[in-house]
Amino acid sequence: MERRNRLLVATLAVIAAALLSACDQAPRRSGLRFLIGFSQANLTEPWRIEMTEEVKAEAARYSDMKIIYTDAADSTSRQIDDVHRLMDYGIDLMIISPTDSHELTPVVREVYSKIPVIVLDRAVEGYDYSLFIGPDNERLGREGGGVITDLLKNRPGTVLEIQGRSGSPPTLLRSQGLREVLAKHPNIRIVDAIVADWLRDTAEDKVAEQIKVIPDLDVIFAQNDAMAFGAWKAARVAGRQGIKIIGIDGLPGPTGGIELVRKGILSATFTCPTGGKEALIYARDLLFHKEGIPKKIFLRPIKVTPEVLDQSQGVLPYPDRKALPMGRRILLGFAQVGSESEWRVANTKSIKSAAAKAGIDLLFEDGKQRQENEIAAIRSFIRKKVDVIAFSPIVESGWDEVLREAKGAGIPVIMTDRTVDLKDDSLWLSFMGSDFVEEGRRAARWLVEKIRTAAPVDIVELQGTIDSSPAIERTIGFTEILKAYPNFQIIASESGDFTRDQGYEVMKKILERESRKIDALFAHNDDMALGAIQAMEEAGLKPGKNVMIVSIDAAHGAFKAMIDGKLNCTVECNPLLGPQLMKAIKDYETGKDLPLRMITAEGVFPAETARTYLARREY
Ligand code: GYE
Repeated sequence: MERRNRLLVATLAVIAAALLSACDQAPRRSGLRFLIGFSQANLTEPWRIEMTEEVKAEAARYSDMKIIYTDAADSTSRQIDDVHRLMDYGIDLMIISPTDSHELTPVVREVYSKIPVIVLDRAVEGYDYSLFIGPDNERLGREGGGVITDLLKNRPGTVLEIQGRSGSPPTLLRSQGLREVLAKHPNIRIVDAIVADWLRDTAEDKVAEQIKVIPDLDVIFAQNDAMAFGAWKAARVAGRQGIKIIGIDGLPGPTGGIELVRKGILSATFTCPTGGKEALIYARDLLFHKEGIPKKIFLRPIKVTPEVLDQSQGVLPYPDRKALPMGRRILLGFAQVGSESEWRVANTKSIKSAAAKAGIDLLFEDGKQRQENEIAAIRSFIRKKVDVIAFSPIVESGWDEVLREAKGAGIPVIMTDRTVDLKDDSLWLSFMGSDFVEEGRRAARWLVEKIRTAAPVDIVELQGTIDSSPAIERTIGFTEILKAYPNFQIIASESGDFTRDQGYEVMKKILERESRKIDALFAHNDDMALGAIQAMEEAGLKPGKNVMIVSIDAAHGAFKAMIDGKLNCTVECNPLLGPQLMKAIKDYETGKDLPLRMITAEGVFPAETARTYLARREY
């Protein structure tokens, strides 16, 4: 072939190749404002197909953005490739539903260092992402346990559990929740747990084998509806129609869990919102740098039983939705715990300034650290017909009656900062605050890292208000980590009620009483730690030097004490919940369903960082 022609062909080939790669590139941004990448784990599970459809439906509402979808077909290595390819397209934000939480953690961290990342369903390890959205898996397990105890009406019974993917967070947490409830019913036994990887056929095969060796099986609890349906088929073939079967997902459609309950195949299931729609909504909030975006969001499951379907004529019962007055200013009633700490003062300020900024009228009541005052405040809000009630419950128990009155008055209730222990969770709409268990874990992790020793370490714990969720959960997190370090022992644990004065008084008594050398103090908040430091100094100790001190809140006073060398570390608990609360109320006003729980982003501040951060601290 003549040289010129060859040249022409080669030039055309190069142009074609460039064009092809340009085509391979995601349609570039002509007229587009945002390019979003959505990396899905697989498109075989009905629930994941639903998730992707939700993202598509929500995305279709906006013309200024485009989504690029990838399907990893359940391969972790392929998903890692997908993520890199999406980054090559120059996306502005990534949504990812990981195949494997552990394996995907490093690549998600890498992406997060460049652009916002929303993680859906299976959380990656740590907190290197913008927002996690997922079902509350532990709660799904607990609710499953609740249905089993209802079905068995306190009669003795046997349960076969069918688990999803072994070791995956949803599987572990659903099992944990189930066992937490059944542990309170010793006459109900889990006879076995089988793994079926979320797949119907695998469940059918394994149950067919298993029920041969379990003659008296009462209930099968499957961690998703597909496996529950598989179990039902196996039971039917084996002529074991009497076994009650419970699933999770509650998808609509002819083969979805709702239909399986309607047909009497399942005794119950739970909706398990995929988060696809929320991911898109929050993706836009992140891209527009909106305020008040939480770190973690857990979506509300709804129980589906034949009774629920009968009562609700097929429309699932979302907690009573009250239409808020469009256009008229919203009236919010807020009942606060008190003003016991720097944290609380900052929290009150945040609520008040955010309400003013959002144009929301606020009735604010200070409970002065007494539950009856908060209850009286809520009753006054009901009388004044406020549109929304929000409160920070000083303790976990004793709220059923007043919250039932609020429900009776049709007023939605949002909990901020602390939680309540209620059987009927339809009495509250949403919770926003911190992960107190994780705060306790962080305090312990810092302490064992700081005092790297095999020698005995004697710790004093100053607890917060008794029966309050932060006190209960911080102790759970702290002791959970210490389990792996038996030489770290809590030798005294008493409540200082979250106040500086009480921190001082209680520490003083412990020092007078305690003959053993105290190596460390874990205080549930900075204020108690500062009181304890004063008591230690009066007793001739060197707080921060011969006694290691870790506390929680990361308030101003703690930073000062760290700079003075008297406190060694403070774990952040973010009091600035005002913007989040007002955003939630506005979202609710516009008809959006609110997540069940919204968890704030927080850090850890060892003393050596105090000088750097002090100037930037907002509280
Ligand atoms: O740690 C403490 C306050 O409920 C998280 O209450 C809050 C706690 C906070 O008294 O300082």
